[in-house]
Amino acid sequence: MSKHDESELRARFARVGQGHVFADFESLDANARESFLAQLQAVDLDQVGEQARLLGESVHGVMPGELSPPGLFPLLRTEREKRRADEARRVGESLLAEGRVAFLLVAGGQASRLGYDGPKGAFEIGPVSGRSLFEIHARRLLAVRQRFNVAVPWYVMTSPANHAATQSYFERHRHFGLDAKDIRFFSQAMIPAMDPEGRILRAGPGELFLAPNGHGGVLLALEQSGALAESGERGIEHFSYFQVDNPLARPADPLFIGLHAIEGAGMSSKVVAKRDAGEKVGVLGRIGERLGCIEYSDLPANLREAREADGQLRFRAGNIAIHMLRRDFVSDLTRGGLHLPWHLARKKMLVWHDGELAQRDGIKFEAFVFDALGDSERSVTLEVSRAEEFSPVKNARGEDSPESARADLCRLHAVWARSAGLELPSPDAGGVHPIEIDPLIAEDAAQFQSRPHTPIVTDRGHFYVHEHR
Ligand code: UD2
Repeated sequence: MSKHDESELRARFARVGQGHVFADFESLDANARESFLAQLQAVDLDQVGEQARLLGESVHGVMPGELSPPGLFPLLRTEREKRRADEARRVGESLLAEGRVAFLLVAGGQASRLGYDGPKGAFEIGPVSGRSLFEIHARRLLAVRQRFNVAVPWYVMTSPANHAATQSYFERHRHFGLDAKDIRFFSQAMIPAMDPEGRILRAGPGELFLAPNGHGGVLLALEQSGALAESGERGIEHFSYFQVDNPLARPADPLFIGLHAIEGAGMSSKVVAKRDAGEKVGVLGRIGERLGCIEYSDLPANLREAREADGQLRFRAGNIAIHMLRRDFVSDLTRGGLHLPWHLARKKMLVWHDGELAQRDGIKFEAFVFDALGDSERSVTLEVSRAEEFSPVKNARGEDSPESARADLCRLHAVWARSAGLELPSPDAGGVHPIEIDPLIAEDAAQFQSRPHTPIVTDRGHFYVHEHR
């Protein structure tokens, strides 16, 4: 960078009260200076200013407006709803067959709670097959390609920490049989963390303390990477959004796609009924007029416990982070920057302070994708069965762990196998029959019954694959 550009950059940081980031600049060698300057140049100082102002506000967590549950397209359907579902499935299938749907996976997280050193998607979760989360998702998309004979565009959001590892994982596995040119990897943005006074933090004398900007960052990253424009050129109308950690996610669900399209919704969601009032998940609901996700801790105890006349929880629409997003809705939301609120995460951070590394109070800023629901004029909230569609891998042990997700996969596939009249392998000590069905054959019991399949019997259990004749 030229001397002139450097002094302009210094002046820009000084003008907004962030000049301290240059404190140790003179001690850096030429290379370190260049890379630090490049890092500084990428910082959006308007955004930093907006975030610093939030620190002065003391009203976080207070909900503006009354809370009410969303209108649900329920799991238990009336005759009318069943007819609507049939029509929606037809519409969803046509959209898939015409190649109007792209798949959008968020995989930028660090897998730190799981304690796994690598992209979470590479974690091997298949109870019998040992397949990774990425492979299981890929097989579902492969099923779309085979069934409809169309290209399946897949947009995969990584973060700088796992971008290269993710890409090389896909390459090593030959993109799981998908066409490499249909898969596009793009990284989410990293943004500076701050101290409680709104001063940008550093991780070293010539390095900012940067953190991923949250899964809401996917919308901006789609736009800035050029993927949004490219998807438009391909004729994509909708994105099917899902998280890497849920091996039961069904991103190509014609019912959900169709309901969303018929409604003309900007963004729609799948939810599962909360297990009980105390389950600590966010629920979808209206906050005043706006649809959004209400954090467990923001839902007052009386509303948490409130029930409908039929005994079901009033606020039961547990968010499982599966959405449909209309392409032009994403364009509107990202025009001129990301129009989503910031959530603040306060924690102790190891930062560069006064010439040494020290533990200090810091704040990270994250955008959450579900906040975009509030900007969607119309929206479908589809209730689905937890046993069939949601079992995330979050923790190393206990709830939402590899063990629970594997058991849930086996339980679901055992139901399908039983309904097809098959004999199950013997259960393990926990009563779980080790059985797994390749997503390429079936996504539900009816498909499994109607399509040819054959078991591979291994010492880990039965793995059903497509029958080779
Ligand atoms: C999220 C939701 C929660 C529920 C749950 C379902 C929030 C705050 N909570 O919980 O309501 O829906 O998921 O499983 O979102 N990710 C990125 N970049 C980031 C951060 C996350 O790509 O900067 C990805 C990450 O790879 C993962 C997903 O987003 O696929 C969820 O991240 P998480 O595990 O941090 O979300 P969690 O468990 O807090």
